[in-house]
Amino acid sequence: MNIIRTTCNTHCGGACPLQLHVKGGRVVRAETDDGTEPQFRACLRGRAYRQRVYAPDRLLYPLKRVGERGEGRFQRISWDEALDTIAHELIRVRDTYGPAAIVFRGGGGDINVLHQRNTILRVLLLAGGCTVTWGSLSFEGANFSTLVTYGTGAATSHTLDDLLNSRLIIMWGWNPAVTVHRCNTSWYLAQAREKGIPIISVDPRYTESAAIFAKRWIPILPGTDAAMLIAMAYVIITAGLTDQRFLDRYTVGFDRFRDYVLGVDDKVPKVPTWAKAITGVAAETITGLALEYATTKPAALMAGIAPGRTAYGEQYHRVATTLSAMTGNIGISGGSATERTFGGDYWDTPLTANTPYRMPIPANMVEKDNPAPLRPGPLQGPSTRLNIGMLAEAILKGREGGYPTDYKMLWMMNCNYVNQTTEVRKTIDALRRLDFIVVQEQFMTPTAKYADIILPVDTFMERNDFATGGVTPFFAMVNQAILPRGESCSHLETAFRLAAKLGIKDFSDKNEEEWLQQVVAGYSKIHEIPDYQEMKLRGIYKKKLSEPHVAFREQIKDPEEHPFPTPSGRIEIYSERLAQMRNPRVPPVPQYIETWESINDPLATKYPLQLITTHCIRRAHSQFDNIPWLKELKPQALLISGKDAEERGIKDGDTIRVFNDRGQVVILARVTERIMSGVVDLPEGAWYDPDQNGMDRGGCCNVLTKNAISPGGAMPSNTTLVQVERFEE
Ligand SMILES: Nc1nc2c(c(=O)[nH]1)N[C@H]1C(S)=C(S)[C@@H](COP(=O)(O)OP(=O)(O)OC[C@H]3O[C@@H](n4cnc5c(=O)[nH]c(N)nc54)[C@H](O)[C@@H]3O)O[C@H]1N2
Ligand SMILES: Nc1nc2c(c(=O)[nH]1)N[C@H]1C(S)=C(S)[C@@H](COP(=O)(O)OP(=O)(O)OC[C@H]3O[C@@H](n4cnc5c(=O)[nH]c(N)nc54)[C@H](O)[C@@H]3O)O[C@H]1N2
Ligand SMILES: [Mo]
Repeated sequence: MNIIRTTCNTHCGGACPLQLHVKGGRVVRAETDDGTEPQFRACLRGRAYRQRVYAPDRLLYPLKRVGERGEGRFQRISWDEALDTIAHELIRVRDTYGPAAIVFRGGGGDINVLHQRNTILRVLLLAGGCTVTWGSLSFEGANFSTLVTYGTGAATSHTLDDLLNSRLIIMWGWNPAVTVHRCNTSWYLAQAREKGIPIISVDPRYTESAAIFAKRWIPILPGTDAAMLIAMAYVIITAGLTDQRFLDRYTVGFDRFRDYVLGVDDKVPKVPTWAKAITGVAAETITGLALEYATTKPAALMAGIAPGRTAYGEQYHRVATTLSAMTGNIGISGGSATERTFGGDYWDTPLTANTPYRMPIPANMVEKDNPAPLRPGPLQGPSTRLNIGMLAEAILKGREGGYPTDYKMLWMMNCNYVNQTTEVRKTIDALRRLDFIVVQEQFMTPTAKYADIILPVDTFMERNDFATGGVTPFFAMVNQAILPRGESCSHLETAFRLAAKLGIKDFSDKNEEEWLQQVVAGYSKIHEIPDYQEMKLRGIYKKKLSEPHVAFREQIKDPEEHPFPTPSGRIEIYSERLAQMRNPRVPPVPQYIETWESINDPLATKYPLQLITTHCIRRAHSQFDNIPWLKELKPQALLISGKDAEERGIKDGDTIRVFNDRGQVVILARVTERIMSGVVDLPEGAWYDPDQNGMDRGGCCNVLTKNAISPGGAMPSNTTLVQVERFEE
């Protein structure tokens, strides 16, 4: 028996240590961290991962489509034939339509350094280029906001141990007991609670995190968060509680925001009763929270990213940051910069494409005459890049719709695009139009069914890699435990094989091990970490920080020497860059803008319930949905309040139909008092499984969501109206 120390980091951001017991070439048991404190304990998904590796439905061989596209009929072929076909199509599309007609979509997969999208992307770029995406399905609202307000998207989080230095923690649309958000977030919240630090949850649902950690739950209607935060600003301003010294020294444009809040121009003072009518939160509750927040310092407003996945999600993030500035909570221990609770890395991240640590990304011929800014779109102008949530739109509209070309070929890896992007039916329409689709997969997902060629991918237990703890300071190795099953293959090896087929000589002069040696050496230049051999042996290196990392500490301590990288050098509550856009949907100071499909939309008479689509404990997105142990734990169901259920004659466990004009889902009802009435939750990630009438039986929420983006580029998957009724077969 051999014990292999490795790391599970499957698209939740956890990077939790696993010890795999290997016997006769098989993983027979999985344990987690039992080493030095703090221990980083893996969750149910990591512990059940063996079932994923040995799943009977694992894809073990290359497949080619034999039936109609999407029908799901495939035939086993050799790697040689698969790559010949792909190379032939790549060259045909490139030479006939130009390389821009090839679209590449790489997703999360395992959030490790080596076996990810840069591998294949590099080959495609060396082969002549392709159209790539911009934005994130997760936190583009927050990204937009940090770029405008702070001038950077990097290093905007504190390390999580700093929660213990807060005197008040507000979990705003944040449920880390389920979503992990970097290993051990819950452990720090548990300690905060034990220490007596008050924790408050603002969320349409009484979440696991609220139940375990919070002293109070404030339910709020989805998509209305900016209104509540603005009313809190009203209370703070009129009570004379703003930290004027902070605002004068570090920010620009607070006066304009104050004018908006007080209603100087629009004659609408944003008083708590104004917000009550929008948010459903009692005026006294808003006032109470505002006063508590403004008089308890330091306070951490942990502004989650889910409220940012709404029609104008970036406004919520911009107001949250403004509140943190108004109370002087930015750049201090125990405070919060309010951005991206998912947390990137706490240090100034070296993980941008062209560092010596990662697979380098060559210039993209498609962008030769139109070099793409980091975040195109409203902030930085047009580009050939496609918003990550809007591929279907681009494919369907093409040149006639103003896009630079007609798209012909799509390469998808580490993603389940059909399932995980808004409006499944539209995505499927788009995929049907394409000439050729490649999918790299471990399973026959709803997306893989639309492939022409499927390349089988191995799992992290079958390869080596490197991971970081992000805002939890540790570094970890993924150590291979077993040989890849069947003919499944790592992303790096697949890229090698494809490069060889295409005759590309300079894809890589390093093998997997040499790459990882370089990665470890690269990290050791910015952090003291053990050398490669010792990292392999230990599996994890837990870094002891002398004090918690605080985002923007230098900018606040010494603003002359460390200006913010904004045009003004300050935190931009008012943004001249936005003002110049003259777009009322992207105002220069943050505002509340009512979402489409709000409860006031005429559509609400037909579809009166607001749908949210939360992340589920037994899945990482759509990953693990097919794992029996996990499926049994929590059958997919719609969360609906007792009141809404009763009005519709629905009882707990009934089969129901959830529908709107975009589609319908037949699924179980879970009747609960843990969700506010008027709101229902169909957790994201369940696999789309249409019956012969086109009704989804799998519980895929994106059958119902609208394919659109916020003006800042965010996917508005929490802005959706639906109706629910009992369903009889
Ligand atoms: N178990 C598990 N963990 C995961 C993932 C997973 O799929 N499964 N995915 C990972 C990834 S990639 C990401 S991006 C993160 C996602 O993490 P989040 O986006 O934070 O997760 P969600 O569950 O969508 O939402 C968090 C909370 O916000 C609430 N909420 C939804 N809409 C609104 C709103 O409009 N206003 C307010 N105030 N609250 C709202 C929900 O009820 C929920 O309790 O999680 C990561 N971790
Ligand atoms: N309605 C709604 N939709 C959402 C969200 C929401 O809150 N609501 N959340 C959005 C968010 S935050 C995100 S990040 C996206 C996620 O969207 P995706 O990234 O599309 O989702 P995953 O389900 O993680 O799909 C990854 C797929 O890659 C495959 N895969 C291939 N190679 C590998 C590999 O090497 N390792 C691993 N682990 N998998 C591999 C997996 O089997 C899996 O099918 O979904 C978004 N979609
Ligand atoms: Mo995400």
